[in-house]
Amino acid sequence: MTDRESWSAGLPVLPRPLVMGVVNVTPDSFSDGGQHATTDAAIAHGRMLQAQGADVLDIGGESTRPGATRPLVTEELGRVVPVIRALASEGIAVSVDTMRHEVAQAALDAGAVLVNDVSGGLADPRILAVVAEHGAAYVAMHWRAHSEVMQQLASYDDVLVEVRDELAQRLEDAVEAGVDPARLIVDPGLGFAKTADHNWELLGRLPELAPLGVPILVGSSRKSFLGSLLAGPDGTPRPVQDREDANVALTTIAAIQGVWAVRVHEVPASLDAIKVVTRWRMDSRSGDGRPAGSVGAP
Ligand code: PMM
Repeated sequence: MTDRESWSAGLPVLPRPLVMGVVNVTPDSFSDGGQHATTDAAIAHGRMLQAQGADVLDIGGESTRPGATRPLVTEELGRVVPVIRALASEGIAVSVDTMRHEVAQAALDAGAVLVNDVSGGLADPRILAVVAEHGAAYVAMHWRAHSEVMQQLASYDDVLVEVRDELAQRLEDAVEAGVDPARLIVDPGLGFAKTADHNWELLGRLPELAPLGVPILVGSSRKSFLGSLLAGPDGTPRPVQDREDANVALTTIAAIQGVWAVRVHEVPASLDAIKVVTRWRMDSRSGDGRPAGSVGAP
C-alpha cells in the first residue's frame, strides 16, 4: 500500500505492480455509473478500496464511455474536488481522472498526487503546465478524440507501433511543458479509439512499449471487449458486473509482462493475482530475472 507521503520523492516503485482503485463520481460511467454519484458514497467507496489494499485511488467526474456527452467544468469540479479533499486529508494517495486543466488544478490543490489524463494532454494542453507547476505525477494515456467520435478513429496499420509513436509525442509535449520526466507514466488506452482486436494485440505486446522509457499503467477492468469475449450464446455481452473474474486474468497477464500498475474497479482479486505473479517471478526458473514494474522503467 502507498500513502500520499510515498509519492513526494517520485513515483513509488514496489516489488509488485501497484493497484489503482477506480472511484467514478459520475451518473453515467459504463462501469459503475451512478453507484458512487454522491460525495459521501464516493468517499465511502474510496475508503473501502483503500482498506482492501488499493495503492492509489483514481477519482473521476467525467464518463468516457463511447458516445458520452461531457459534463460542464463546474459539474466535474463539484463531483471530484470534495471527494479528493476528503480522501487526501486522510493520507490516501489520490489521482484525478480528468482531461481539464481547471479540474487538475483544483484536484492538485485539494491534495491529489497524480493527474490521470486519458487524452495525454491533447484535449486541453494547458493541463501539462498545471501538472508541471505542482510537480505532480502524470499519466499520458493513448487517445485520439473525445468519446462521441473516437471509435471512428480506431484504424491502425500496426496498433502497437502507432500507439507507441503517439505516446512518445505526448511524453515529449509533457517534458517540454516542464513535467518531471521521472513522474511520467504511459497507458495504451484500451478501448479508446481501439477495437477489441486492437486491445488484445496491445495486451499481448506490452513489453514493446518499454522503449518509451517510463512505467506502464493498464486499464482493462470491465471494458466491453471482455463483455463481447464472454458473450452468451445469443451474442448478448456479459454484463459489466460479471466481468471481474476475466479481468483478474488480464491483471495476471499485465503483471507477468511487468507493468507498473493496473487500474481496476475491484481491488482484492487483482491484488491477489499480482501477489501470485510477483512471487512466481521471484523464481528465476519462471521469471525473466527482471523485477516487477520493469517494463518501461527508466
Ligand atoms: N479507462 C477509463 C477511464 N479512465 N484511465 C486510464 N489511465 N486508463 C484507462 O484505461 C481508463 C482511464 C474508462 O472508464 P472507467 O472509469 O469506467 O473504467
